[in-house]
Amino acid sequence: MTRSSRTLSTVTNNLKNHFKVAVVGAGPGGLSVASQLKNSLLPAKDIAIIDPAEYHFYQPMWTLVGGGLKTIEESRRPMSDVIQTCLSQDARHIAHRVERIEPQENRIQLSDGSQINYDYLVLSPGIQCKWDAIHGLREALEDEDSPVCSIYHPRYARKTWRLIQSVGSKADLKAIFTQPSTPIKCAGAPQKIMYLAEELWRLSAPSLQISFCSGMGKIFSAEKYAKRLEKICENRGIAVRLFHELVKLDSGSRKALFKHLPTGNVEGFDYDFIHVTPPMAPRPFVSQSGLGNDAGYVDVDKYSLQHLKYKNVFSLGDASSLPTSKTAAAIASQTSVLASNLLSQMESDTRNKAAPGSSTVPAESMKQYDGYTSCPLITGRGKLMLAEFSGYDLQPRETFWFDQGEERESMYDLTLKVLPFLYWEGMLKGLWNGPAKLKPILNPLNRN
Ligand code: UQ1
Repeated sequence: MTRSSRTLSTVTNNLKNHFKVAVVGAGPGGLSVASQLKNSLLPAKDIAIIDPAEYHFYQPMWTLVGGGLKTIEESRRPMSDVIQTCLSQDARHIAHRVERIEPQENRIQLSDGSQINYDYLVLSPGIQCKWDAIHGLREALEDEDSPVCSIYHPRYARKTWRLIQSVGSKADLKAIFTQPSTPIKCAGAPQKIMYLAEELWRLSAPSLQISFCSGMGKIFSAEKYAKRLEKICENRGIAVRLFHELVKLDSGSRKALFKHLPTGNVEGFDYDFIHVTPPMAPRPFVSQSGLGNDAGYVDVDKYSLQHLKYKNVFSLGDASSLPTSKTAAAIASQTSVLASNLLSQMESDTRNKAAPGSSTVPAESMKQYDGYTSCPLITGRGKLMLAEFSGYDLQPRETFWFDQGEERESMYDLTLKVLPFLYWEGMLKGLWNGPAKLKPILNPLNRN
């Protein structure tokens, strides 16, 4: 394409407000699907991707930032660069928030008052951290002198590392790590940061009391890994309190109040350090637009990723109703299923001269997502247990020939050195959709 024709197409694209495909959210799900559509020869100019964020973050790295192994700068790239690199400048990047979607009209209302019309919609807006749901939390996080931190935010992840270092030499160090009862991104992260901190403190703190307080009834959803993690906590002297939901922080007296969910009793624990995983929730526009299930997640079929009511709408990732755990690895496996099924719906509609989503695609032409998810459970410097399982049956789905329930240096190296590259250069460009194709080579006997 010549320079002048490209400029012309960019200008025309900036003026139009109807797109074949609109993608809400330029996180890993939205970007990877958009890249795969483009790689499947859908012209980039037919794609609009909507996201107001200034940076695209590789969020799995935030635990490592909190543990002092990476920096926030290594976890982020400017959003407009990422979109241009992955989708070319012919795709339209709209840097506004979605106010509401009108699925009957195939229309999106944006925060600046403008509208976008689409034929097909991909919803991948992620979920929100509810920092204000816990009394006293936000003030304490913002106060540099308060020993309260969280890896679920770039600024507080930096604070996490600073605090881990500064409290380490305190005698009788009392530290608490929390997990809420809501679904969260990366359900392993509240423990991972604890293992990294404990490993350092063990060397310097004369007496150490660590407790892991979780609103959930289990330490981890898949039993194979849960058993190993329970053993690790026991060996490392970490007290595990289940069904304990953090409800309030009293920064003055350094007391954290927990509700014991089965009884409703509220109990206070003293802390010198507390790492908080906030409750999380879907974005309100999903329900307000009539696209959510009862819990507010985009209501899609768990195998096809197609919306149950609007067949020209698909969803993946944290915002979707898919009953698996919310990780980048899960999203990677969802992307190719979604892109393939969306293209099948499009082809079927064109063939039948039907309105978007109104023709029926034969079930055998639709790909199925099996619930695959993976969580690289870092347990220390040079040690990692790579959990891989299906969220649908909670059974292991391991890629390698060895027992991944053991802590290994090889899996640590894979996570710190290979996965970021696979993410930026593979997944976001639509070239990596999970390890399913590697498994027959690396685990030919399907040992789990
Ligand atoms: C994966 O595919 C992925 O997406 C890029 C991740 O997110 C960062 C992961 O953490 C993991 C573990 C996988 C799975 C990859 C392999 C090689 C088992």
